[in-house]
Amino acid sequence: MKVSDIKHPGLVAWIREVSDYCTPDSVYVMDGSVDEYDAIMQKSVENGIAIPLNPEKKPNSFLFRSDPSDVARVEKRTFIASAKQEDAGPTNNWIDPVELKKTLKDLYRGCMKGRTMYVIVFSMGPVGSEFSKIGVELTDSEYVACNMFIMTRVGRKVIEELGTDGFFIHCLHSVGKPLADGETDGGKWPCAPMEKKYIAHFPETREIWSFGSGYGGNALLGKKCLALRIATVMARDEGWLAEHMLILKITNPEGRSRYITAAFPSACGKTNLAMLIPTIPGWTVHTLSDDIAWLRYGKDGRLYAMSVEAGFFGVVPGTSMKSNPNAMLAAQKNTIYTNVALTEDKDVWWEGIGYDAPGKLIDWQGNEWIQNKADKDQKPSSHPNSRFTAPASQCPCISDDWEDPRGVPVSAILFGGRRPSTIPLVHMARSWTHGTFLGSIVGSEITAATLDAGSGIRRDPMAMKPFIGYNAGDYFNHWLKVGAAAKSQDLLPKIFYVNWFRKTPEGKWLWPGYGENSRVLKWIFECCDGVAKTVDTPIGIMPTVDAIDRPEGVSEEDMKELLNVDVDGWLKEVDDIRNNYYPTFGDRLPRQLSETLDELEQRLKKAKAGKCCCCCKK
Ligand code: SAT
Ligand code: MN
Repeated sequence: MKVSDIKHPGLVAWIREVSDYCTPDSVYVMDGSVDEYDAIMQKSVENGIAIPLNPEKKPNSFLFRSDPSDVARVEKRTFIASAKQEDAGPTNNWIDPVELKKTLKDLYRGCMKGRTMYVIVFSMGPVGSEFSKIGVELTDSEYVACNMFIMTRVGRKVIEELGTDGFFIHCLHSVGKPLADGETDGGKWPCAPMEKKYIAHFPETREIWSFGSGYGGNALLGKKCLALRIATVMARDEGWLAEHMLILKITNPEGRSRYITAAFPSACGKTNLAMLIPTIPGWTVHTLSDDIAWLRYGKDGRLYAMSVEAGFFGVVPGTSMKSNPNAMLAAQKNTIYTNVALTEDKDVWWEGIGYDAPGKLIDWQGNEWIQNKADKDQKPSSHPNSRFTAPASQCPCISDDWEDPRGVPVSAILFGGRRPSTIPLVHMARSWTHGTFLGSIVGSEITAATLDAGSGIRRDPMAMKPFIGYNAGDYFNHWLKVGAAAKSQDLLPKIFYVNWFRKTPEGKWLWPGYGENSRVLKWIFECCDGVAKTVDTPIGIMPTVDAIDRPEGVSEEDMKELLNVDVDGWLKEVDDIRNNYYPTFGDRLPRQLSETLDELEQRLKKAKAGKCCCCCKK
């Protein structure tokens, strides 16, 4: 399509302004057709950036290898440029918006020379839903254009929906590598050096300006930038919630379904949970979203979750027919692979795929790679953050209502992290406020990659730390306000804290996880029905030791340990929250959260003194 096909004067003016400034060789408006996708992909193939995979193994699928400096989101180069620094808060990098725009404009001048500028009109959420948001991304990257085609709804139907004066979020992106006359990428992934990368958000004007990176959430601006960072600000202003949550439907043997959303920090098995295959007979799970959910009240007063993406941008290593067959099957065709290894017969391979490397490979950096299992220090063939981009519609367990424009009514919200000790397998919040408190304290043990000073726990509130587009203290307050706005507290979803990652002091996993997590989901389902076996404890409502059927290999002793309330461990937790964590939010921390912390401490102290009425002591 051409710019002259667009009937929205505001959009046309902006496209002209950007193209005059960035000076691409041509401007192309995406219509969203399959032929167009094929043509854009073909251009990447001709540039040597994309490698077509064997059509017999992975039909219509391609492998990209990015630059080693451009393999993941760059949080230190991500900015929330609100007018006032305090509105960005303690979890964000802030630069004055006027200053940042000046810096970026200097970088953008002439930055698209030698390239095509793609105009991607996209919808986050089903086209036509009153809750969806339209964005327009201007980008000089074919990789971005093709990924956005899979991850969002793009093209003609969205342009129509936008009409002549519809609102859209301005998303500007450049890989930051102009080409000299006659120069091509020549097989080299284009990007700018780290100090020139900027992932900038202007929350007040709802703009995203990204420069210098072509990878993932830095460049596919519909995802973390729009659907989370900018959306959190819109949600705050409009009274809803934009969350880093999967959405699943769980159905019991009688055929009755409930919807659950869940937020976990990265590397906690979110995609696996979204696509879980229950081990308990008669139960099924279907997927609506593996990453992002927008929640708001329906007319009936219940909270509804809408799935906003159209594809999965999933981590590849560790994905196998055993760990996640649904993800494997979703990524068999029409899929973009990034930074995995290539086999001799042009298929893909990665660490944890479930079988040995079939002969000589080309690793993610383009070098020959032969598997040597004796060498424990062998560099992996695939980057740990390598990804597959696959249409959600290809997932065998996609829920038939995943594109319902109203979303689906949520019964339960789960929070969780990787905590080898203290946090039990599952506990339920007493109220929305208590649930907000539990969300606020979510964290994972520190791994070698995330060495924070202090407690040994990396807090990631609501799994949203890198994605809250404003002051995190205000975000907690917004959660409380949303709960208080409920027509009736009984209509609100129940909130749970789960922990699949408990270990014995010797380092053995106490819980097998994966499909066995369905046993915990069943208890949660029963809690929502009001029929679960529960016990009141100082930390919240918990299952009785016999409430959850034990999977093979989990003894009664293990179960007791998994469901034990570790009073001393929790008192340490309270200390850490009070002294190291909550103070980081200053006076923006809602009073209700510090009061909930105080109440928790009182209950724990009572239990320690032996005055507890419940079964929390061994
Ligand atoms: O690169 S993304 O931000 O899209 C994925 C992730 O980091 O979770
Ligand atoms: Mn994510």
